[in-house]
Amino acid sequence: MISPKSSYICAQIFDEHSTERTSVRRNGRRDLICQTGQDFVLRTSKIVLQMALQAGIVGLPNVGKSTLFNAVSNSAKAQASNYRFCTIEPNVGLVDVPDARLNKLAELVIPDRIVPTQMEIVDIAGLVRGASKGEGLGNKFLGNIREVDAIIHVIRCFEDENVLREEGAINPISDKEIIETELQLKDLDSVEKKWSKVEKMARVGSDTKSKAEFEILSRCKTHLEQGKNIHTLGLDKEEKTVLADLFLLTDKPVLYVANVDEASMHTGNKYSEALAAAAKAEGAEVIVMCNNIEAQIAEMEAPDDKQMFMEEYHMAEPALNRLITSAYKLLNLDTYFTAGVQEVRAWTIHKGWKAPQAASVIHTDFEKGFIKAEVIAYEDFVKYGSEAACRENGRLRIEGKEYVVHDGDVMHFRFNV
Ligand SMILES: Nc1nc2c(ncn2[C@@H]2O[C@H](COP(=O)(O)OP(=O)(O)O)[C@@H](O)[C@H]2O)c(=O)[nH]1
Ligand SMILES: [Mg+2]
Repeated sequence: MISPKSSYICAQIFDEHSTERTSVRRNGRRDLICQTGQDFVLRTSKIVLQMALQAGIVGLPNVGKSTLFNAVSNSAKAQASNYRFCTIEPNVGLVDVPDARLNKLAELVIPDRIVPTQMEIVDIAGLVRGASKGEGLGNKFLGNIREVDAIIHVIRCFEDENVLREEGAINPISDKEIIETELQLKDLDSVEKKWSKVEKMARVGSDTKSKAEFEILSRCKTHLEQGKNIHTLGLDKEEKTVLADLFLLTDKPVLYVANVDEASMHTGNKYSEALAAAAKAEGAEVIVMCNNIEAQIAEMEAPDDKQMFMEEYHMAEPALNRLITSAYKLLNLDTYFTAGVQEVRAWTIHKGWKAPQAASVIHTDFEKGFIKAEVIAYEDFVKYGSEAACRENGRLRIEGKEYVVHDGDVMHFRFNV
């Protein structure tokens, strides 16, 4: 029997006799329990290692983080069948990742159901000036950021006297810097600790490994002291292995949400423009949106109401879709599809994964018993309109264990158990 794994958690324990799925995070620090729906066939206690796909929402107080998080969770509840959404913790939600290709495939195959891939969104509260020194429970929240794979930094670009603000006049640039400084200070702390340890080893004798590590850590230290983020240091993959155990906060990819007032949601305003200029300098994306409006759209249950509301605001779709799509891109992952009459589904893999590893996302047996994969490029599937037509036209490839899966591949695995 097949137990489809959802692609959001690193380790899952399936208990044969339980209707609950217990999930444990990568570092074992967090135990999660969520209900499974009928779609999960439970397996005997078994730990399956999987990737974490998590984006954390950060920002100063009262910038609209929770409003955004609520919009995300409500829209997830509304769009998905029940089992697809679970609030794992009050501040952690799972959302479907919109993908136009999935809908296109579904139009062609007309399956019983369409299953998008998902990611986790976390509302990380409590970051304030001084957080790195423990202000406002800072350490706890900085710890939460360590666990995420990408950061959604919400910045207040709306004026509203009724919404308390401790940092004076609205100023997206200084808000951005306050948060960044806290993250940099925390990283500096981590780097310095390792730096001092390695320094001693590098001093004595001819330990070339320590010397190389020390050199890299020194560069990081200087960079952070200059108020820069680690991800702009341009370290290569090998150099980064030295930092792997530090889970540096400023090494994570970031995208910004300019939370503007209703009137500016299509045009932006002077605040979002200032933010866009600053983000451009670091090659980061800015999503201009009004979180209040997004929350209102997400709360509406009837699709007609939603549609009317969006038309009133001249919106083709919720800005949330753009945000989720961008956040998913930030994780630097690929998506492949399975397209059968029962289900057309998107699956998440890391770039460069080979076919058996990609198959393991569906089920570990698929990897263990992997024989071959039938592969159709997404463009071909759409061009010819069906698997059969692709086969007739020689567009269905048989690939083996060494095949590196491409983004958009439509896959069918042959395996043996
Ligand atoms: N005017 C306006 N108020 C907003 C907007 N987004 C959030 N708020 C308000 O700002 C306050 C704080 O929002 P919240 O999401 O709790 O902020 P958090 O502290 O960052 O989580 C709430 O009263 C929200 O209604 C917005 O786009 N425009
Ligand atoms: Mg909040």
